[in-house]
Amino acid sequence: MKLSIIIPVYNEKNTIEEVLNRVLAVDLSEFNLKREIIIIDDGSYDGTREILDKMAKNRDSDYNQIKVIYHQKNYGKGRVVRTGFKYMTGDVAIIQDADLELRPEDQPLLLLPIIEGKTKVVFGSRFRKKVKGVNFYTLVANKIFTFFTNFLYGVHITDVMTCYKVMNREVIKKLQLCSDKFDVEPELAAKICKSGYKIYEVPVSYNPRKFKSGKKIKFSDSFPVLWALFKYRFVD
Ligand SMILES: Nc1nc2c(ncn2[C@@H]2O[C@H](COP(=O)(O)OP(=O)(O)OP(=O)(O)O)[C@@H](O)[C@H]2O)c(=O)[nH]1
Ligand SMILES: [Mg+2]
Repeated sequence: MKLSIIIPVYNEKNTIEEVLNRVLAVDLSEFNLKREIIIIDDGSYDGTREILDKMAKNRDSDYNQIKVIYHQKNYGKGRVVRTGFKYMTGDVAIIQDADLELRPEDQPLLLLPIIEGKTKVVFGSRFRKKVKGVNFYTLVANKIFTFFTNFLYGVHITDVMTCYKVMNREVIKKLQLCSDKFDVEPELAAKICKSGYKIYEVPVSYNPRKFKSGKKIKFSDSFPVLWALFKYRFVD
């Protein structure tokens, strides 16, 4: 079996190298999994591209697992996820944000229920563990989005906006995603539920970053998220 790790990157020059090294250091031998890492740069202009160019020239065997794809301009996270799904060749995909809010070391925990055949979809929940330092408005927004997900789709999850979404290729093929921005998170959850797959949640560690250290999600990103939750309840 092969794992595809999809890393969306937009202006993450401070963390991109560390994310990659920590992802490469994750030991998957107990699962007997091959791995490919697909980094998708979404039109960065802060020096991230130069770092990625340098990494792409590295001939270490570890680095052979890495594919870097460059978007010609900034489209948003949803388009990045769709590019990743298009180019992946693995049987299971995991989305790993490049900002280190979520720890690559949690990947084996997320994969376990899929490897054991318990489920085809796992979400890593940031709110099943005690978490410190979350911005109040971020927390409230997350609670509201998750409430509407549960209400509209009849599920009981705790973190719809998590980047840690892990799923089999079979699931991905059914989804037909069309979001470009952060509305990809509710779109994924909505379409997974509507396709009849059960979301299995695993608690993960969360190290929330502040706006001054690069956090980019904005209040205005909330409206498309809510709209997506309602829209996909009624249309495909
Ligand atoms: N904000 C933003 N991130 C992008 C974009 N394209 C790719 N990304 C990447 O998508 C990931 C998520 O972006 P973040 O700004 O950290 O947003 P988030 O983690 O979902 O939300 P918060 O942690 O609540 O701010 C990061 O790895 C970004 O580098 C984009 O156009 N805008
Ligand atoms: Mg983040």
